[in-house]
Amino acid sequence: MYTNEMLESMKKVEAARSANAVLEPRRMTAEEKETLLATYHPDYKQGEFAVLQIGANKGEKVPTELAELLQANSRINPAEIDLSKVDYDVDVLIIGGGGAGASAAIEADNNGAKAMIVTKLRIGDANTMMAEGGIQAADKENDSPAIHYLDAFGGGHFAAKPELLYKLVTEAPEAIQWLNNLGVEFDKDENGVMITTHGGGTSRKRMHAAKDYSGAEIMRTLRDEVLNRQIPVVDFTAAIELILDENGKAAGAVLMNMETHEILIARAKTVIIATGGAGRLHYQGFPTSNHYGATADGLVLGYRAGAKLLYADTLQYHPTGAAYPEQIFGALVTEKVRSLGAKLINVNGEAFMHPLETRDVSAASIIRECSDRGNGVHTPDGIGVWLDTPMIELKNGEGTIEKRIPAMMRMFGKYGIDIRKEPILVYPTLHYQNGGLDITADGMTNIENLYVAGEAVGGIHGRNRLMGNSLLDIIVFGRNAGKNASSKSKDVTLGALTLEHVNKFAKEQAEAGIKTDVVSPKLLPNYARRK
Ligand code: MEZ
Repeated sequence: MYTNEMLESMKKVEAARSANAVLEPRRMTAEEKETLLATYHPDYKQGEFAVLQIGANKGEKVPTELAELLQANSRINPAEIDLSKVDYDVDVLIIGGGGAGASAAIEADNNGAKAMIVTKLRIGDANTMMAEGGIQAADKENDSPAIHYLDAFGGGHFAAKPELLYKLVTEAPEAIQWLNNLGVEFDKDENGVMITTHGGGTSRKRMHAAKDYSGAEIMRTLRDEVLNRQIPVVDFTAAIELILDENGKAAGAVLMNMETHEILIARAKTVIIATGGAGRLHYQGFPTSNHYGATADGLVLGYRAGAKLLYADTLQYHPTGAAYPEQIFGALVTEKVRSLGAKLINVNGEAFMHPLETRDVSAASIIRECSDRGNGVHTPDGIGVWLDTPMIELKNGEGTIEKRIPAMMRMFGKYGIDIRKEPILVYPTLHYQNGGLDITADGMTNIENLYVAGEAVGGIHGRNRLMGNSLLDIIVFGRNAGKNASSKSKDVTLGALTLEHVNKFAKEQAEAGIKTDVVSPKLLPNYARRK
């Protein structure tokens, strides 16, 4: 299966490893990082971005693929929608069935509100489920939320909204306890103390994990809690347009059954967008680690209704997507593999970077190694660098891989690759949307009664996110949105429902001379072969 070039290179990796000749490269200086990012990181490729011509962020650049969807046609003709026929009437409508949506629903339910989740797939079909390596919280003696803040603020290029990041780090320890009490099986030592590791850019070991199934374990627990409480979940039903009331406040959504295309109306006193990320838009042709439904729907719904975006021009390319074999191209190889001691090695068997630089720097460094430096390993379908997994057991002892990263062992094992004995090939994969809808610390957008939580939010992490701060933000900001939206719903008296904002947006589109056949939200990727 391996080509001769791959086998030759693998021998060099093994030789350097057994001779203990793999040097640990120093961390890059700030100036080196800046130059590296500007030259190799996909966010800096100006030709891949378009300037928005309409909407709340008119004049700002976003990825071309996103601009197309943000400025596309609605899936509905408002004149054909009967808003007097209400199918669901709730206090809090939650759009999205991932970790943020489920956390919001639980807290809204705790607050006595009538909450409902609507999701275009099933509850748990979400990026939460795909997260592997862990969730950060500064809850050890040598750590503090202040140190967590500094790590994340620096890692995000000092661009995070301070009040959002403050909330994230100060509420992190309690979020872990909340999950633990709900039943998440975190890894613990023989004394019952949670085991924590480093991630890229962390100055303390604060990554809590459930092996390398952390997101799946968290999602399993949250889903059970939602279902046990009998919170209504309307699945295979997409929100395709927000509904406002006559005073311009969020008041529900137009829903579409994904199978029958039947249109349904949900009226709500408050609405929470928790629709997740955008990996399935495959920005710049990158593969993705995201789940099948990650198509930026929430950004489109919010934008068409007048909500503002923040940092929608910044994406996260996880440094280690699987580059080989083809069947798992782009799948996540958790950062925990590097936390446990595996190094990134080029075609010549040399460690070319410190393994725990922040993600944007690591991804750019791998791209440089595989492009201008000519040090990538060619596979039958692409290129990558080695992640030397056998180092993990040399460093931590036999059995570590099976115990700490069994999902990785199984994923590669299916294709005959034993990661305890052979290194694996990796290349950056589209992983996370750093930007999204702009919120205040209470979770609300510039549209009254419209809240956002999870990956659809922009500004929590700035222009780059550290590992494990996303599982954390879906919990902290999911719960926050659920609490605040449910409290707010108690004081809301809805005015007449309207879709006038959809007409207004279409008018803006026409006035700007935008002619397009594209309809949005996209809902599902289109992988059909074209003739
Ligand atoms: O936060 C993440 O994106 C994460 C935990 C990913 C990983 O490498 O496991």
